[in-house]
Amino acid sequence: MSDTFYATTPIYYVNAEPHIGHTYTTVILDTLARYHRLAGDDTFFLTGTDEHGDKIAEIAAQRGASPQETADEYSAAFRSTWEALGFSFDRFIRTTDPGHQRVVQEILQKVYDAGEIYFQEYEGLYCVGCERFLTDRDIEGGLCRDHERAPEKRRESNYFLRITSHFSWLAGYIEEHPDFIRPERYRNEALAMLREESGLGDLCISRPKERLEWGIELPFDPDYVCYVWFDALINYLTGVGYPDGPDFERYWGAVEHFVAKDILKPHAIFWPIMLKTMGLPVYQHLNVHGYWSVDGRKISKSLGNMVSPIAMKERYGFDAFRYFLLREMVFGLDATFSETALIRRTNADLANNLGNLVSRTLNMTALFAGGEVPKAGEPGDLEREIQAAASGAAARVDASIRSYEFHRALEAIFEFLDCVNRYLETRAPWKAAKDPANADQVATTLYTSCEALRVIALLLAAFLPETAAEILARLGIPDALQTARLPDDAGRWGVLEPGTATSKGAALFPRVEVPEKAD
Ligand code: ME8
Repeated sequence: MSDTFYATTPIYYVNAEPHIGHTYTTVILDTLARYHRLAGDDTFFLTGTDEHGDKIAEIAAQRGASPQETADEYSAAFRSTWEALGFSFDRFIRTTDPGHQRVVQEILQKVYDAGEIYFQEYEGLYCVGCERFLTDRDIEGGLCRDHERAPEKRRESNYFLRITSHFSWLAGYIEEHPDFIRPERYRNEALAMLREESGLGDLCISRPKERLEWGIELPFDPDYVCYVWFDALINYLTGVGYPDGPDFERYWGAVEHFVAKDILKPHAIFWPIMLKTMGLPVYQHLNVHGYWSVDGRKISKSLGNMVSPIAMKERYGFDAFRYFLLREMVFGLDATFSETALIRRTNADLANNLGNLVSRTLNMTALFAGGEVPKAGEPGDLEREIQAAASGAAARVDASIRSYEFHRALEAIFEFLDCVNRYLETRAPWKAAKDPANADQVATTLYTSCEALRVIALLLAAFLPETAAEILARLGIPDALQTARLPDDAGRWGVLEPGTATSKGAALFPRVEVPEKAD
């Protein structure tokens, strides 16, 4: 049965080049989208850029450019990077798209008419990094906890969205739907924010134009623009054609949001309440992942440790970087990146294990079977074990990916790979082939390892798309992914046709020297 899968990344601010953090969220979405497409699900993958607000106006002023020019430049940098990395997004939305801006104004008017927005004078401490007034809990030692900069005292008249009156409804909803926000630690954090003592008040959704012009004008007061978060969250609706596009009907009921823990509050608290005030169903799940640090330090422009995904692609190939990100981070927990650790993992898992299995299988097929997939004889116990391991791996990958345990899915694939390597060591076709009496057994061994490579390539396809395509091309079935259905076709044995012409090729992952100064 085909399901629907609609998944979103955060839309990224256009004030920096894409780095490892943005790349991680987009990699997991790309992996999930590819997997769901292979599973036959009706899939929509949305990403894009968040272009209004103080932060962008500030960086534009520093660069001596207009906010629009700055947004155009950085948005294009995100888009072209994502394209160069081969991400399979269905739409790249920009909050400066005229269609998005019009819908934000329509929503503002509707919510205003419904009496959910009021006008009030307000004084408080404002953080430009957060783009909002801070509460006592956000401040430590006089500085914003997240941005480590001093907030500014501001007095302003502004428009507020009534959110506090919805807190008890939202807390009840989160209690009744235990995986609405997951993993659990973030659900608990969201519930804590909703408790009275957290001091979270109504949401200021406007900025006076005299202070900030770069935003969407409020339809009911031309002296104000809309707060950037109110505008940005709505991308998840406009990205699929809200209010009347056919894709909205088709996808909204299946929406899954993916964010890191830094933007829990807007997604866990503001967004469900905004949806409720608009009369729309809330999202299916908010899936929250941890934070990457680099060499044990927080990523920051000033430290210059942003880790460019393009540089990683040029140095190691993008699949190696993808593999590291998916293998090293347990979804929900923090992880640390270092180039040395990436090199070690690439050498151990990709060059030695995977690369070796591919090259020895295809070299022996060339040597002992004239380069064609041979016809297998009767399977023995060892072959039956490999067949069972293949269907076991397919089931484990399916279950792990559906619970966002990407590291476990990869573990399952590499355990299967180990089984195949051990099988080859036992059968040792390079020795057996010396005696013509073993011809049948050698053919069976080579068929089994070619078929195992097909299974591995299908299971890897969502994780390492280029590598999987290359393995399938060398196996002589370059179009296999166009018709494959996962997990069934990976778990099914005997799909590869005897006689298929295979080809050898260069090493999939050349070994990389570990730099000398590494630990
Ligand atoms: O917050 N580790 O945009 P943003 C893991 N425009 N993920 C990281 C990361 C890190 N060190 N750094 C960034 C915004 N990310 C808003 C979002 S959505 C309606 C508006 C990823 O450019 C992660 O997905 O600051 C995080 O949530 C997002 O980038 C923040 O991107």
